[in-house]
Amino acid sequence: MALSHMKVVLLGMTGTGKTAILERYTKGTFHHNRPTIGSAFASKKVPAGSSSIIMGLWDTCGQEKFQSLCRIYYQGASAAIVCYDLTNGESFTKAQHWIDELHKLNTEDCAIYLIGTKYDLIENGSARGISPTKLKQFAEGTRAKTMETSSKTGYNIDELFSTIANDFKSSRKRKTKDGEANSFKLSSEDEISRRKMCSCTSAPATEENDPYSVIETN
Ligand SMILES: Nc1nc2c(ncn2[C@@H]2O[C@H](COP(=O)(O)OP(=O)(O)OP(=O)(O)O)[C@@H](O)[C@H]2O)c(=O)[nH]1
Ligand SMILES: [Mg+2]
Repeated sequence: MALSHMKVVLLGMTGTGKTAILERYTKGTFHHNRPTIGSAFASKKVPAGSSSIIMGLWDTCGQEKFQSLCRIYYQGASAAIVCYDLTNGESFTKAQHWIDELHKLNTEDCAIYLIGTKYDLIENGSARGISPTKLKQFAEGTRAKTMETSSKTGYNIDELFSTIANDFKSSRKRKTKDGEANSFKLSSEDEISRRKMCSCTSAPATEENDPYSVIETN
């Protein structure tokens, strides 16, 4: 089966842990990182059911002065991981802004994952910057999936990326099905007009020479 490729972008306020997520996932390490300048890229083959997906992962810089740069990275993305720090309310406001921005672009094809980072701090007694009720209310009004992660302990990091890969695979399957349904519709309409045409020729269309037959794709 052919490998699929997808582009994933990480967005969110500076210090929310975007680079840490990427490093934990791609290298299995955790450091106290410096702020990212510009962007960073990594790629990883992610299992999705019986096949795999090659994910191109774009880590953006969360500092306000570089925000306009980020747009270059989320265009054409199949998934956006929008991060907020579970202990920092301001970072949640900023994440809401990113989700609004993604909605404004009308990027129906871009799945959104709203990720609360640094869950280990909550486990160790730090207060939440945003109440679970407020989070639920906001998430219900968007098409974002929510999850909590810790790059320090690795909590939910693999799960996040396998969810993204599986969602991507399912959405592609749905689109292929819709495509097949449409091509069948076209095929049927064409079949009628072709039969009309063929009725005045000596060589009616056969299954073998039918250019409108549906091609199955994986
Ligand atoms: N305790 C804890 N600290 C974390 C976690 N993830 C990131 N950090 C720390 O938070 C700080 C910022 O993390 P980064 O990954 O650099 O944040 P960023 O979102 O990439 O920041 P910018 O590149 O400036 O946009 C670093 O010191 C990390 O070590 C986590 O899950 N738990
Ligand atoms: Mg960074």
